[in-house]
Amino acid sequence: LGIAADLRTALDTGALDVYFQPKVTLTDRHLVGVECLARWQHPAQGEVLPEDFIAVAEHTGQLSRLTEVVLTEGLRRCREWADQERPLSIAVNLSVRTLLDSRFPDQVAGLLEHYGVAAAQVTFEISEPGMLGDIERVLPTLYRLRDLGVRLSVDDFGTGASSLSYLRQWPVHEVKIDDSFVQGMATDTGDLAIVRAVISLAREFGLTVVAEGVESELTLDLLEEMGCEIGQGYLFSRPLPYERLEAWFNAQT
Ligand code: G
Ligand code: G
Ligand code: MN
Ligand code: NA
Repeated sequence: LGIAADLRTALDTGALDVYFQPKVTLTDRHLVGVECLARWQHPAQGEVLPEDFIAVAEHTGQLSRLTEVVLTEGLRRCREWADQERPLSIAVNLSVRTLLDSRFPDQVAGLLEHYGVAAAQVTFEISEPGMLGDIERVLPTLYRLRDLGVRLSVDDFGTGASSLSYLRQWPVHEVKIDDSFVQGMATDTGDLAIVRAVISLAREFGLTVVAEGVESELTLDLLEEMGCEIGQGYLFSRPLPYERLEAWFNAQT
Protein backbone atom coordinates (compact mmCIF):
# COMPACT_ATOMS: atom_id res chain seq x y z
CA LEU A 1 0.00 0.00 0.00
CA GLY A 2 3.06 2.23 0.18
CA ILE A 3 2.81 2.90 -3.52
CA ALA A 4 -0.81 4.06 -3.23
CA ALA A 5 0.13 6.56 -0.53
CA ASP A 6 3.10 7.72 -2.60
CA LEU A 7 0.82 8.24 -5.59
CA ARG A 8 -1.56 10.27 -3.44
CA THR A 9 1.34 12.46 -2.34
CA ALA A 10 2.51 12.86 -5.94
CA LEU A 11 -0.98 13.92 -7.04
CA ASP A 12 -1.28 16.36 -4.14
CA THR A 13 2.13 17.94 -4.61
CA GLY A 14 2.18 18.25 -8.38
CA ALA A 15 4.88 15.58 -8.67
CA LEU A 16 2.98 13.69 -11.35
CA ASP A 17 4.36 14.83 -14.70
CA VAL A 18 2.46 15.34 -17.89
CA TYR A 19 4.33 14.76 -21.16
CA PHE A 20 3.08 15.89 -24.54
CA GLN A 21 3.41 13.98 -27.80
CA PRO A 22 2.90 15.91 -31.07
CA LYS A 23 0.11 14.98 -33.46
CA VAL A 24 1.05 16.25 -36.93
CA THR A 25 -0.43 16.47 -40.41
CA LEU A 26 1.25 13.81 -42.52
CA THR A 27 1.56 15.96 -45.62
CA ASP A 28 3.58 18.78 -44.07
CA ARG A 29 4.28 17.75 -40.46
CA HIS A 30 2.37 20.70 -39.15
CA LEU A 31 1.66 20.43 -35.41
CA VAL A 32 -2.10 20.20 -34.83
CA GLY A 33 -2.26 19.04 -31.25
CA VAL A 34 -0.69 17.00 -28.48
CA GLU A 35 -1.58 13.87 -26.57
CA CYS A 36 -1.14 14.44 -22.83
CA LEU A 37 0.49 11.44 -21.15
CA ALA A 38 0.95 10.91 -17.43
CA ARG A 39 4.45 10.11 -16.17
CA TRP A 40 5.54 9.34 -12.66
CA GLN A 41 9.05 9.41 -11.29
CA HIS A 42 8.82 7.65 -7.94
CA PRO A 43 11.23 9.18 -5.40
CA ALA A 44 12.78 5.81 -4.52
CA GLN A 45 11.79 3.39 -7.28
CA GLY A 46 12.39 5.60 -10.31
CA GLU A 47 10.05 5.68 -13.23
CA VAL A 48 6.80 3.76 -12.74
CA LEU A 49 5.06 2.62 -15.93
CA PRO A 50 1.76 4.41 -16.67
CA GLU A 51 -0.06 1.08 -16.89
CA ASP A 52 1.11 0.30 -13.36
CA PHE A 53 0.32 3.57 -11.60
CA ILE A 54 -2.96 3.93 -13.46
CA ALA A 55 -3.92 0.48 -12.17
CA VAL A 56 -2.95 1.61 -8.67
CA ALA A 57 -5.04 4.75 -9.10
CA GLU A 58 -8.02 2.71 -10.29
CA HIS A 59 -7.82 0.31 -7.36
CA THR A 60 -7.32 2.95 -4.69
CA GLY A 61 -9.96 5.49 -5.64
CA GLN A 62 -7.50 7.99 -7.12
CA LEU A 63 -8.34 7.72 -10.79
CA SER A 64 -10.62 10.73 -10.95
CA ARG A 65 -7.94 12.82 -9.24
CA LEU A 66 -5.29 11.54 -11.69
CA THR A 67 -7.50 12.30 -14.69
CA GLU A 68 -8.20 15.75 -13.28
CA VAL A 69 -4.47 16.45 -12.85
CA VAL A 70 -3.69 15.45 -16.46
CA LEU A 71 -6.68 17.29 -17.90
CA THR A 72 -5.97 20.42 -15.85
CA GLU A 73 -2.36 20.54 -17.00
CA GLY A 74 -3.47 20.01 -20.61
CA LEU A 75 -6.09 22.76 -20.39
CA ARG A 76 -3.65 25.17 -18.78
CA ARG A 77 -1.21 24.72 -21.67
CA CYS A 78 -4.01 24.78 -24.24
CA ARG A 79 -5.08 28.14 -22.88
CA GLU A 80 -1.50 29.47 -23.08
CA TRP A 81 -1.21 28.33 -26.69
CA ALA A 82 -4.53 29.96 -27.55
CA ASP A 83 -3.26 33.21 -26.01
CA GLN A 84 -0.19 32.96 -28.26
CA GLU A 85 -2.42 32.42 -31.31
CA ARG A 86 -1.26 28.83 -31.59
CA PRO A 87 -4.55 26.97 -31.47
CA LEU A 88 -3.37 23.47 -30.55
CA SER A 89 -5.80 20.82 -29.45
CA ILE A 90 -5.15 18.51 -26.52
CA ALA A 91 -5.99 14.83 -26.15
CA VAL A 92 -6.39 13.07 -22.82
CA ASN A 93 -6.76 9.33 -22.29
CA LEU A 94 -9.72 8.08 -20.28
CA SER A 95 -10.14 4.76 -18.58
CA VAL A 96 -13.52 3.09 -18.89
CA ARG A 97 -13.91 3.56 -15.17
CA THR A 98 -13.90 7.33 -15.68
CA LEU A 99 -16.74 6.96 -18.19
CA LEU A 100 -18.73 5.07 -15.58
CA ASP A 101 -18.50 8.09 -13.27
CA SER A 102 -21.64 10.12 -13.94
CA ARG A 103 -20.05 13.26 -12.46
CA PHE A 104 -17.25 13.33 -15.01
CA PRO A 105 -19.00 15.36 -17.75
CA ASP A 106 -19.90 18.11 -15.25
CA GLN A 107 -16.33 18.15 -14.01
CA VAL A 108 -15.13 18.56 -17.61
CA ALA A 109 -17.63 21.37 -18.24
CA GLY A 110 -16.40 23.17 -15.11
CA LEU A 111 -12.74 22.88 -16.10
CA LEU A 112 -13.39 24.05 -19.67
CA GLU A 113 -15.10 27.10 -18.32
CA HIS A 114 -12.44 27.77 -15.72
CA TYR A 115 -9.64 27.66 -18.30
CA GLY A 116 -11.66 29.34 -21.05
CA VAL A 117 -10.88 26.56 -23.51
CA ALA A 118 -13.31 25.76 -26.33
CA ALA A 119 -14.67 22.23 -25.99
CA ALA A 120 -13.75 21.46 -29.61
CA GLN A 121 -10.07 21.85 -28.70
CA VAL A 122 -10.28 18.83 -26.39
CA THR A 123 -10.29 15.17 -27.44
CA PHE A 124 -10.80 12.25 -25.10
CA GLU A 125 -9.23 8.97 -26.18
CA ILE A 126 -10.89 5.76 -25.10
CA SER A 127 -9.26 2.42 -25.79
CA GLU A 128 -11.34 0.22 -28.08
CA PRO A 129 -11.08 -3.01 -26.06
CA GLY A 130 -12.20 -1.21 -22.91
CA MET A 131 -15.04 0.53 -24.67
CA LEU A 132 -16.37 -2.71 -26.09
CA GLY A 133 -16.53 -4.45 -22.76
CA ASP A 134 -18.89 -1.92 -21.23
CA ILE A 135 -20.42 -0.07 -24.15
CA GLU A 136 -23.99 -0.05 -22.82
CA ARG A 137 -22.95 1.55 -19.53
CA VAL A 138 -20.46 3.89 -21.14
CA LEU A 139 -22.71 5.28 -23.88
CA PRO A 140 -24.67 7.74 -21.69
CA THR A 141 -21.42 9.44 -20.62
CA LEU A 142 -20.14 9.47 -24.21
CA TYR A 143 -23.32 11.24 -25.32
CA ARG A 144 -23.06 13.80 -22.54
CA LEU A 145 -19.42 14.50 -23.42
CA ARG A 146 -20.27 14.78 -27.10
CA ASP A 147 -23.05 17.22 -26.25
CA LEU A 148 -20.53 19.39 -24.40
CA GLY A 149 -18.72 19.68 -27.72
CA VAL A 150 -15.56 17.77 -26.89
CA ARG A 151 -14.24 15.28 -29.44
CA LEU A 152 -14.14 11.55 -28.79
CA SER A 153 -11.53 9.20 -30.19
CA VAL A 154 -11.38 5.40 -30.27
CA ASP A 155 -7.81 4.59 -29.21
CA ASP A 156 -5.90 1.40 -30.10
CA PHE A 157 -8.41 0.79 -32.87
CA GLY A 158 -8.23 -2.68 -34.36
CA THR A 159 -7.19 -4.44 -31.16
CA GLY A 160 -10.66 -4.84 -29.71
CA ALA A 161 -11.98 -6.99 -32.57
CA SER A 162 -15.19 -5.02 -32.63
CA SER A 163 -17.31 -5.22 -35.73
CA LEU A 164 -16.44 -2.30 -37.97
CA SER A 165 -20.12 -1.34 -38.02
CA TYR A 166 -19.73 -0.11 -34.43
CA LEU A 167 -17.82 2.83 -35.76
CA ARG A 168 -21.03 4.15 -37.24
CA GLN A 169 -23.04 3.67 -34.06
CA TRP A 170 -20.65 5.10 -31.51
CA PRO A 171 -20.80 8.87 -30.98
CA VAL A 172 -17.14 9.37 -31.86
CA HIS A 173 -15.19 11.77 -34.08
CA GLU A 174 -11.85 10.05 -34.52
CA VAL A 175 -10.15 6.68 -34.69
CA LYS A 176 -6.53 6.04 -33.81
CA ILE A 177 -5.17 3.04 -35.66
CA ASP A 178 -3.27 0.94 -33.17
CA ASP A 179 0.50 1.25 -33.40
CA SER A 180 0.95 -2.52 -33.82
CA PHE A 181 -0.67 -2.34 -37.30
CA VAL A 182 1.10 0.89 -38.18
CA GLN A 183 4.48 -0.53 -37.20
CA GLY A 184 3.80 -3.73 -39.13
CA MET A 185 2.37 -2.23 -42.30
CA ALA A 186 5.67 -1.68 -44.11
CA THR A 187 6.59 -5.37 -43.93
CA ASP A 188 3.36 -7.30 -43.29
CA THR A 189 0.67 -7.33 -45.97
CA GLY A 190 -1.96 -8.30 -43.40
CA ASP A 191 -1.24 -5.24 -41.28
CA LEU A 192 -1.18 -3.13 -44.44
CA ALA A 193 -4.63 -4.40 -45.41
CA ILE A 194 -6.03 -3.64 -41.96
CA VAL A 195 -4.65 -0.10 -42.00
CA ARG A 196 -6.03 0.50 -45.49
CA ALA A 197 -9.47 -0.84 -44.51
CA VAL A 198 -9.67 1.24 -41.34
CA ILE A 199 -8.65 4.42 -43.16
CA SER A 200 -11.17 3.92 -45.93
CA LEU A 201 -14.02 3.02 -43.57
CA ALA A 202 -13.30 5.91 -41.22
CA ARG A 203 -13.29 8.30 -44.14
CA GLU A 204 -16.61 6.91 -45.38
CA PHE A 205 -18.05 7.63 -41.93
CA GLY A 206 -16.57 11.13 -41.83
CA LEU A 207 -14.20 10.36 -38.97
CA THR A 208 -10.70 11.75 -38.53
CA VAL A 209 -8.06 9.03 -38.79
CA VAL A 210 -4.88 9.21 -36.73
CA ALA A 211 -2.07 6.71 -37.22
CA GLU A 212 -0.20 6.12 -33.98
CA GLY A 213 3.28 4.66 -33.74
CA VAL A 214 4.66 6.13 -37.00
CA GLU A 215 8.35 5.29 -36.82
CA SER A 216 9.64 5.36 -40.41
CA GLU A 217 9.53 7.46 -43.56
CA LEU A 218 8.29 4.44 -45.50
CA THR A 219 5.31 4.05 -43.20
CA LEU A 220 4.64 7.77 -43.47
CA ASP A 221 4.63 7.57 -47.28
CA LEU A 222 2.27 4.57 -47.27
CA LEU A 223 -0.13 6.28 -44.87
CA GLU A 224 -0.14 9.45 -46.93
CA GLU A 225 -0.91 7.48 -50.10
CA MET A 226 -3.85 5.87 -48.34
CA GLY A 227 -5.30 9.23 -47.37
CA CYS A 228 -4.51 9.21 -43.65
CA GLU A 229 -4.30 12.81 -42.50
CA ILE A 230 -2.76 12.83 -39.06
CA GLY A 231 0.04 10.87 -37.44
CA GLN A 232 1.81 10.50 -34.16
CA GLY A 233 4.98 8.61 -33.42
CA TYR A 234 8.70 8.58 -32.79
CA LEU A 235 9.42 9.65 -36.40
CA PHE A 236 8.05 13.06 -35.43
CA SER A 237 8.71 13.12 -31.71
CA ARG A 238 8.56 11.08 -28.53
CA PRO A 239 6.33 12.32 -25.71
CA LEU A 240 8.16 15.34 -24.27
CA PRO A 241 8.01 17.46 -21.13
CA TYR A 242 6.54 20.90 -21.81
CA GLU A 243 9.83 22.80 -22.21
CA ARG A 244 11.19 20.25 -24.66
CA LEU A 245 7.95 20.28 -26.63
CA GLU A 246 8.30 24.03 -27.01
CA ALA A 247 11.93 23.61 -28.13
CA TRP A 248 10.81 20.96 -30.65
CA PHE A 249 8.12 23.30 -31.93
CA ASN A 250 10.53 26.23 -32.27
CA ALA A 251 13.02 24.03 -34.14
CA GLN A 252 10.28 23.12 -36.66
CA THR A 253 9.32 26.68 -37.54
O1 G B 1 2.65 6.29 -24.13
P1 G B 1 2.63 5.85 -22.72
O2 G B 1 3.68 4.90 -22.27
O3 G B 1 2.58 7.07 -21.87
O4 G B 1 1.23 5.21 -22.37
C1 G B 1 1.06 3.98 -21.78
C2 G B 1 -0.43 3.80 -21.61
O5 G B 1 -0.89 4.59 -20.52
C3 G B 1 -1.24 4.17 -22.83
O6 G B 1 -2.23 3.17 -23.03
C4 G B 1 -1.87 5.47 -22.44
O7 G B 1 -3.12 5.61 -23.05
C5 G B 1 -2.01 5.32 -20.92
N1 G B 1 -2.06 6.61 -20.25
C6 G B 1 -1.11 7.58 -20.21
N2 G B 1 -1.55 8.64 -19.50
C7 G B 1 -2.81 8.34 -19.11
C8 G B 1 -3.82 9.04 -18.36
O8 G B 1 -3.67 10.17 -17.95
N3 G B 1 -4.98 8.38 -18.12
C9 G B 1 -5.22 7.11 -18.60
N4 G B 1 -6.38 6.54 -18.32
N5 G B 1 -4.31 6.45 -19.33
C10 G B 1 -3.13 7.04 -19.59
O1 G C 1 -2.56 3.57 -25.76
P1 G C 1 -2.10 4.90 -26.23
O2 G C 1 -2.19 5.03 -27.73
O3 G C 1 -2.68 6.06 -25.51
O4 G C 1 -0.55 4.93 -25.89
C1 G C 1 0.33 5.86 -26.31
C2 G C 1 1.65 5.16 -26.10
O5 G C 1 2.32 4.94 -27.32
C3 G C 1 2.59 5.93 -25.23
O6 G C 1 3.10 5.03 -24.32
C4 G C 1 3.67 6.39 -26.18
O7 G C 1 4.90 6.53 -25.50
C5 G C 1 3.69 5.26 -27.19
N1 G C 1 4.17 5.67 -28.49
C6 G C 1 3.95 6.82 -29.12
N2 G C 1 4.56 6.85 -30.33
C7 G C 1 5.18 5.67 -30.46
C8 G C 1 5.98 5.10 -31.50
O8 G C 1 6.24 5.68 -32.55
N3 G C 1 6.44 3.84 -31.27
C9 G C 1 6.17 3.16 -30.14
N4 G C 1 6.68 1.94 -30.00
N5 G C 1 5.41 3.66 -29.15
C10 G C 1 4.93 4.90 -29.30
MN1 MN D 1 -3.93 7.42 -26.38
NA1 NA E 1 -2.13 2.19 -28.76
